Amino acid sequence: MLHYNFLLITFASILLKSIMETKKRKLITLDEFTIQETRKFPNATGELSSLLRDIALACKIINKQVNKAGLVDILGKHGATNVQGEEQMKLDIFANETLINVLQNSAECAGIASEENDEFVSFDDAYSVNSKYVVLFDPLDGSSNIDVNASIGTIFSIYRRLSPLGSPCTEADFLQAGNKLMAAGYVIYGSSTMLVYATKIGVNGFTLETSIGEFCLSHPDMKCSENGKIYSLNQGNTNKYEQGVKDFLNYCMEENKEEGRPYSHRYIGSMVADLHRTLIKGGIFIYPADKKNTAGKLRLQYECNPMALIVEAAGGVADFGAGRILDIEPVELHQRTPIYIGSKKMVEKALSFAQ
Ligand code: AHM
Repeated sequence: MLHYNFLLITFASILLKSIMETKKRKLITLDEFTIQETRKFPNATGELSSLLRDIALACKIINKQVNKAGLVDILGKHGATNVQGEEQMKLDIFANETLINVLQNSAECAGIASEENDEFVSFDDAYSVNSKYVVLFDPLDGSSNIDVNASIGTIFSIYRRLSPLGSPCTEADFLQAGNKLMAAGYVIYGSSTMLVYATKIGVNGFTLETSIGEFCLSHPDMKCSENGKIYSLNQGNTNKYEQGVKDFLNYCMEENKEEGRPYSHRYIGSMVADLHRTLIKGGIFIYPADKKNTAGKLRLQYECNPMALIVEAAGGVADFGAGRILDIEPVELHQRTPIYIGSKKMVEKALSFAQ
């Protein structure tokens, strides 16, 4: 009898331990996470969560195609040029169309603006005109990396529209400053696929669990460290840079054992990949103005504002050289801006050379 009781107790404690461990390991999907977050705000309607679910769905479809890129004839230039005069590639077009189609069918999106389209698109069907959000996106950033199998990404931003519900969107809906963003994020198609999503109150990362087709919380409450040891910019352009940027580069390369210099230089040439590393490991990413391109290269509304919201919400800094990226009042959809973004102290140091 004693022996039987002992076995029973042992079995029960093993069972309890395994239940506790399963609970500890429980996967939290993006949907579950956003529902839990929505419950914290009594007036929240869940529309933003639903919109995020639709964007995630589009990115899962894009991810599938990105993974297949080497196998099917979808790689290579398509021949068309986008509004910036750059050659589009087939995957760019696929990603653009996928996002537009999914968001047009979403009940929560009134219209979109894409880096690949000259003009914004207002969805004027009965559901969409009554939606309160508009979405801006760069469907496939870093596309010159597609044919070398390096990481690329989708960047998105969500604003509450300014035009009245029930009417078509106007350009003003898409020309809001970054400080008006409701949310922003990116999906990196890399060694694993990850969705990083930010609101003003924080940043969370979700890794795509391919066996169940769900983004699962893997990087809760992401923080950008206050200082870093990696600088990231196209060093090949040094001759074209202003003296302040050249001086900062010299500072990064200078030997100073106490301060851990020289710093390491890392540059993929894909903003999502370079920013993802900066967020996780700390450091600075710069795409400055130069003598020829006085506004830099990267687009304010499609690339810099969403990344600025993410990095600031993680405790970092994003500046255009003379102020916060998020405070720039945009005047056109495809406007460019210089950007200094990343760990607070490193950005401050870089800017101190520009004074
Ligand atoms: P893309 O829209 O053609 O992909 O260009 C954007 C990319 C960014 O991802 C990256 O940071 C930058 O261009 C790299 O530019 P460069 O090759 O001039 O260094």
